[in-house]
Amino acid sequence: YADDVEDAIEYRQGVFQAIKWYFGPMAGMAKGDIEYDAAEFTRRAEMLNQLSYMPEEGFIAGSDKGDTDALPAIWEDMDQFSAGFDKLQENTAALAEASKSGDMATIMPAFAEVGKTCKGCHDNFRD
Ligand code: ASC
Repeated sequence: YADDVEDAIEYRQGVFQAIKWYFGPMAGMAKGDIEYDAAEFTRRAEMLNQLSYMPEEGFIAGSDKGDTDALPAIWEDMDQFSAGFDKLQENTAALAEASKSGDMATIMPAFAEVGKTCKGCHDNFRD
């Protein structure tokens, strides 16, 4: 387990970067800016679900001191912060499942839930 604060901060920022990388083209497909590709959408949804398990362990003790957008509320209410990742794990699993329908009308509600979960944590825990 990592105990170096700088490493932990770089690690979790890298994972969030990967989440953004995976999510971006899905948002593009949902908006119609990118042509919908069912297999590619599903692959991304499955990877997002895997990635959703990764950031939390980067929020180690003492890593609230870095020059980052992470708010002190994370360490003050780690249970609520952690519950956000549980939600993201559930939502991205549901999205991966819905994506197998190959039908945007089925996918959209699940996609919206994932976006809401991203935003919910950003509102509460990110500067
Ligand atoms: C994105 C992005 C987020 C989410 C969020 C969804 O593309 O960078 O943080 O979508 O805005 O509500």
